[in-house]
Amino acid sequence: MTYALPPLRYSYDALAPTIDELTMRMHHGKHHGAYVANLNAALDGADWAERPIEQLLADLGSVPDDVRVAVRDNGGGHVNHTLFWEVTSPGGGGSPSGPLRDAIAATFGSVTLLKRQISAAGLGRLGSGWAWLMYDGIGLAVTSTPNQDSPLMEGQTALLGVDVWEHAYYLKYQSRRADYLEAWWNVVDWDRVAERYQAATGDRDGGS
Ligand code: MN3
Repeated sequence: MTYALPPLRYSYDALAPTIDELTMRMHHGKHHGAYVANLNAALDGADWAERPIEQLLADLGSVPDDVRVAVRDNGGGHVNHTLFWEVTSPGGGGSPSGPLRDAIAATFGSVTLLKRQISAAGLGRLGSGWAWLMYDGIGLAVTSTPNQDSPLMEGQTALLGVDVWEHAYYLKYQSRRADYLEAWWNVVDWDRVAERYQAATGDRDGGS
């Protein structure tokens, strides 16, 4: 299987001033682009590589030893960034609605308290990584992962992910990761996050 860099559904300057144009150009074109190129190089037409990358990440033990780290880092980078672009939008911000809003209120108390937990997860991640809102099969949870590790590796579904690698914010925010994490909520696409929540919980609700 050959992977491709997914196009953004908005222009590179569309998330400004929250995320500046140069950061978006580098982040999408160069960083995400490199994960895709390195992933394709690691797979290199192998039979086992015909499975979707999500399956490979969920079952890294089935990936040959000599490329397992490359698939973990670059496959994770590809999947994580694809989600990151999906759940950000120039029309973002505001608050979630519907079943997602109710689940957030029941689990965290409020959207404000959820944001506080995600910021704490992102600030607590020493070095590079991600902060996540996940559906763990039972309910919502906040966590963080190092490097490009994906919640898929633990069999969990990420509903939204905030990239806390310095390449995601350093040009505009320098060392102020907390400011970036606070501003990021201005571009979160809650409608997409709610759709992901519905998809993740759909089986449980029996499609009624
Ligand atoms: Mn990144």
